[in-house]
Amino acid sequence: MPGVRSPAPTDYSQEPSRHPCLKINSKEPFNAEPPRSALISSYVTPVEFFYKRNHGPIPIVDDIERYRVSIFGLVENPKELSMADIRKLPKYDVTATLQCAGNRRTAMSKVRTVKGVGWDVSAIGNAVWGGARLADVLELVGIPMLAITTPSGGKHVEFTSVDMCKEENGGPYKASIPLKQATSPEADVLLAYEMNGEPLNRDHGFPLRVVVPGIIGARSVKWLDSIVITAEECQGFFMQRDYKMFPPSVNWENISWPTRRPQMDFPVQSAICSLEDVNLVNDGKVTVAGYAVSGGGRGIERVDISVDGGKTWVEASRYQKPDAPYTADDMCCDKWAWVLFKAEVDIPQDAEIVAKAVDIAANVQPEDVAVIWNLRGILNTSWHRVKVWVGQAKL
Ligand SMILES: Nc1nc2c(c(=O)[nH]1)N[C@H]1C(S)=C(S)[C@@H](COP(=O)(O)O)O[C@H]1N2
Ligand SMILES: [Mo]
Repeated sequence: MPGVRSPAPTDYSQEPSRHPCLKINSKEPFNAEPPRSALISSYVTPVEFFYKRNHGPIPIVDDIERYRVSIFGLVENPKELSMADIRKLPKYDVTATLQCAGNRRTAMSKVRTVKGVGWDVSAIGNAVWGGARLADVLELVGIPMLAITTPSGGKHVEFTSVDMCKEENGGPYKASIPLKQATSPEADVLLAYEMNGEPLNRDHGFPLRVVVPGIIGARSVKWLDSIVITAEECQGFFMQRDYKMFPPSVNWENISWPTRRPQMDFPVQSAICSLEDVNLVNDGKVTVAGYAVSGGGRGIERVDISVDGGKTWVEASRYQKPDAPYTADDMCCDKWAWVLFKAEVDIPQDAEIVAKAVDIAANVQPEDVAVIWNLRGILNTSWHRVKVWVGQAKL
């Protein structure tokens, strides 16, 4: 019972326009990230600066009246929902950070070659997503809140798009999450039609996308076409042969995809965005600012900054609005969102500045990227390091 499919372009002649400041990592499909400095200029990332991560041409869904999301599979009461049906449900605004599992891949590829689109530290953004809660949508087809299984044995919720991806042999992008997460009101999984208070744009999934807070961006399917209740997790390429975390010993000769689970939760991450990899500054006072975020709704406990490569540390302060002092109110930070951090430091002539974040479960970023190297180059959450020289020395 597929929905009314809108034709997805088969080539890149009908792409939307994008902000010229984006750094393009791959043109077709379009993959781009903002400059580091743009990320920390606001707590909520403006849509035009939000990274764009695609696996095919951007679909054009122009007949909203005929657009339907079909919900079927191991469910007693399958349905096709229009946008009007979805808008009738209570609207939630959830501030959530979306991060690609490939964020910071370029740095990992310097240890040893990895396969995948290269990204600096900006394949991440924080948005206010507005839409219906997936748990409410599933109630419409007779699946109650906090269900672990449906009477006919459904345990997973699979999202299918309309885009055409070469990895799926020209078929659509797909992913699934466990039914338990989909039906948990606390998990805040959304079918979002708004981003930062505006209708979603084409790049980010118009007219409707899934947003699964706290897990890798790959599961937040854009341009949603159908929701299928299944017994097994999604068998699509991006769940079974991609976005899995392998140990450093696995290479393209000995890889066995079924031995690992699809990556879901994001580990603790941070990056300095006020500085590039290599910097020349006039005096020894430097602002070290950036973002920190963890997965699974685990908040950030603190961010440590070092100017001597990790021998000594100071704690950064955090802020929600640049230039506004951090207040007690900011402590009640959004559960699924990043925190921005800042420290003013005095540096020696020649400094390696490092940031590492600690989440509320006391998980901490690994020191060395080599120990988490993996052939797909995902989840580079190692200490973020940048080099700074004062004056003209050594450049
Ligand atoms: N339909 C569809 N959904 C998708 C993708 C895609 O290529 N097609 N890419 C995924 C990946 S890997 C990421 S990181 C996020 C990126 O979302 P954004 O482009 O809105 O930042 O969307 C996810 N959802
Ligand atoms: Mo991604």
